[in-house]
Amino acid sequence: MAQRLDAWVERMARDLARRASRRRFLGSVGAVLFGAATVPLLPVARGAPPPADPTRADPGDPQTCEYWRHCAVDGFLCSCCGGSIHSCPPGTEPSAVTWVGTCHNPGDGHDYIVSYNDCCGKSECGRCLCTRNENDKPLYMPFASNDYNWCAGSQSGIGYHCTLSRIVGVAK
Ligand code: ABN
Repeated sequence: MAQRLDAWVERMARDLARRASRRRFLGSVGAVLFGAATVPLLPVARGAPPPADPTRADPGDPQTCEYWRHCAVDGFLCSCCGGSIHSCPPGTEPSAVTWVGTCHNPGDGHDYIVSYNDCCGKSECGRCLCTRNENDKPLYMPFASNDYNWCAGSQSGIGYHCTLSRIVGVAK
């Protein structure tokens, strides 16, 4: 039985060797390897898909104090001063040191960590003063108080202009 099996395998191998040249065999191996190498290069959609209704995921108007990301702000809203919630108005730069709060987004039900960078380099903006101060502590607890001019340590001097409300993470 084993001899017959051996003979059959030998015949099949010889038959295959007659039909398939080495060049053709190497060609097919190369094609398989090349195909496998290019699969990871195919375009893929990375990251979360955009929300179906962005106004529900991020409800409210950043130019009003009631907007959810401003929950712990103490200052003039940069959105009313020629900037936005995450970028300083022209001619000013964000402070390196900030006050950080946790705000609830009613649109998606999550809590977010929000950084309140002051924009420095110009005099006070004077528009949309907002002092919600959620979780703010008195000045004698400096690491928990938002009532500071964070521009004090910045390159552009202590000229405070307005405050950003930047999301820096999701609170777990
Ligand atoms: N962080 C806003 C601010 C600036 C100057 C003085 C008090 C508070």
